[in-house]
Amino acid sequence: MVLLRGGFRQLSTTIPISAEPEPSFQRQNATLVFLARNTDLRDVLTSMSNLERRYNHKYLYPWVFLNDEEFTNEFKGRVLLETNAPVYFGLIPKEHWVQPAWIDEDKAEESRKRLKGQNIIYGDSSSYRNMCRFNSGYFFQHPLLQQFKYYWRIEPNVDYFCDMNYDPFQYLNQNNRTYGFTIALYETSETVTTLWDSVKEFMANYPQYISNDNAMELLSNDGGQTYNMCHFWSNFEIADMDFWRSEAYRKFFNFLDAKGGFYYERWGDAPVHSIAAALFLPKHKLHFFQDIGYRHAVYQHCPSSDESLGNSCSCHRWNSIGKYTNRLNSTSKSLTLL
Ligand SMILES: Nc1nc2c(ncn2[C@@H]2O[C@H](COP(=O)(O)OP(=O)(O)O)[C@@H](O)[C@H]2O)c(=O)[nH]1
Ligand SMILES: [Mg+2]
Repeated sequence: MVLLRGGFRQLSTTIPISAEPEPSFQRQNATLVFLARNTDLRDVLTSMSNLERRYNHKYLYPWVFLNDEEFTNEFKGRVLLETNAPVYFGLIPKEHWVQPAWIDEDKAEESRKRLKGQNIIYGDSSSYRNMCRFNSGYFFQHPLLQQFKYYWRIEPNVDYFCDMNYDPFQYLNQNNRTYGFTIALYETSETVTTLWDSVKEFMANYPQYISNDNAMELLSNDGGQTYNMCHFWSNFEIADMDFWRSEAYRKFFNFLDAKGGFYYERWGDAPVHSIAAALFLPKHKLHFFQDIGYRHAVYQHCPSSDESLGNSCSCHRWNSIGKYTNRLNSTSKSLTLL
């Protein structure tokens, strides 16, 4: 693990001219977290330069890059050119990444073949499953992240459409929010066939962790009998890692992990995070960042002029995923649920 500061800064042509944060800015204990492979470099730079231009050149929050292999010098050098903020590069411990020895590999292989046969995206990928399990249960345990409370998750090749005129970390802190999202979608049901059964078992065993004011209506249309596949799209998250470090969430993750569903199906970190946030938190701790325009792959959220809350955005509403997210209204104190 290495901390590098912008030694290449003078060579950069991409870093925006720095601007001062707003006078009310109070720096938070926060970081920008980026899990990536060396081969993702080009798309990593796209996302980074975007977020630096729209937001971080003013606030200079540190970046943490994580990888299950050592980052190459090329990767590190190119990344450093994109920011004036501190940058940390970390290696993920093997035991936080690889398929555990107690997983029945024959059964896991059968799942990969089955999902591949059903044409499910990443259906036959072991590394994708490792990634989902890591993001569900381990990223916040990484030594480099121990010093931080809040994180913003970044992925390769994403767009941020709005110039941010405030700090979302400060927003979470000052408004006592825990989990922020900008797109909600429906999960591919074949990847989570038995996830909800496990969640129901957990709820029955540990009722003390379920918030009285939970957001079950977000997850289920029949009072918790079945999962409606709704989840926050976790490639964008601005949230408090102390929630993932809490007893409730750790018990939940360990319970799910022991079922083997990350490998015997293809449980994603998005439904796992979403279910936990919706059940263990009171709903006023969830926050829809309606004012942050964002694109990942073919889905995007482009704020309407009302939603943008003064942020200046450049995107088109016509191909927005707003039909889902607009139903989540965070302008009131609590969420208006699906
Ligand atoms: N280091 C590492 N990162 C990975 C691996 N697989 C996926 N990722 C990262 O995990 C995140 C999600 O992967 P991605 O391919 O974007 O999946 P998608 O967004 O679900 O299509 C991205 O930040 C990837 O760079 C892997 O095998 N190793
Ligand atoms: Mg992605």
